[in-house]
Amino acid sequence: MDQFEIRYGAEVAAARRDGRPVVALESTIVAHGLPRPDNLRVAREIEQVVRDNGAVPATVGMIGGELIVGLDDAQLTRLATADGVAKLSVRDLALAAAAGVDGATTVAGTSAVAAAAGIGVFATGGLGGVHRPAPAGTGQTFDESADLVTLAGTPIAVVCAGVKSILDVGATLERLETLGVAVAGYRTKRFPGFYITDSGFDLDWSLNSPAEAAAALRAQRAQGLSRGALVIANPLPADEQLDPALHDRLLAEGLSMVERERITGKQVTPFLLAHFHRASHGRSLEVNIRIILRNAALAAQIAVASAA
Ligand code: PSU
Ligand code: MN
Repeated sequence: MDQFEIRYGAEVAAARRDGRPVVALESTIVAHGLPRPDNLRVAREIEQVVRDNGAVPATVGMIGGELIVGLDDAQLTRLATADGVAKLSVRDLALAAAAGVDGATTVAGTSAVAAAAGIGVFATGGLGGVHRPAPAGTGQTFDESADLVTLAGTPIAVVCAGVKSILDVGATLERLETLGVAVAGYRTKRFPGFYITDSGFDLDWSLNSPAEAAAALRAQRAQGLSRGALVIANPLPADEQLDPALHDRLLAEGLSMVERERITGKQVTPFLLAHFHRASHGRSLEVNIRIILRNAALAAQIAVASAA
């Protein structure tokens, strides 16, 4: 039973009726993560890649306070182009619904809604995580994305390219372990670094095909022992990654700008992403788009394998 009122888009409603595989997609990357006007084009491309791989895309978002699973093109356009679209983590969903606003759901918000809708697979770019420590002497930031704690209690497979290197990757992996979130590399035992293929951190497990991923998901459900997510970390091929030297320079610049301009809270992630895209003259954007499209394709293949 749905925990709250959800409206389904026509394509998703039909897929649910017919028992066809569905892949959830988030809208924060569209509204806040990717620059305009590319964001709308990419949002449509992500959905098309899911269809091309045999599943039905369900982009999640809020329109006028209503939670939608499977935004239609007009709704997607609204979230991609309107000003003042709220960024909705789980804790924001009720407040935003009561206020009747438009909002884009994060990994946390999307996975909570998708799981409530009975969707088993979700594709995104990179998870939120633990942010880097505050400058010496300024105390702790306590900035850890609600993505982590939400994934601990949300049974869904999340295909991502790891966490953005703007975060503290090692600390994020430690938190995922503590929280009991299953993490496997896709055809690798190295945790990917989003823009870069390899974050430098090892993983205990790898899954080597959509069928293996589907089997892991089935085992997790059958056991009922781990009620959290299964993170499937899908790295970019090395020849498609952002040049690591350029990456390190952009990151150092971006982090010092965050400090100088006193950017905090939920603005930090969009601010750093925008800096990367601007300062790399679109190179990081190209890579970011590749990441999302590849994850959407893999998620669709896993959803198809799960339905078989
Ligand atoms: N990864 C990206 N682009 C993004 C995000 C992640 O490549 O825009 C978004 C996701 O929606 C993620 C959110 O859930 O950033 C994390 O934000 P925060 O750190 O404020 O929790
Ligand atoms: Mn945060």
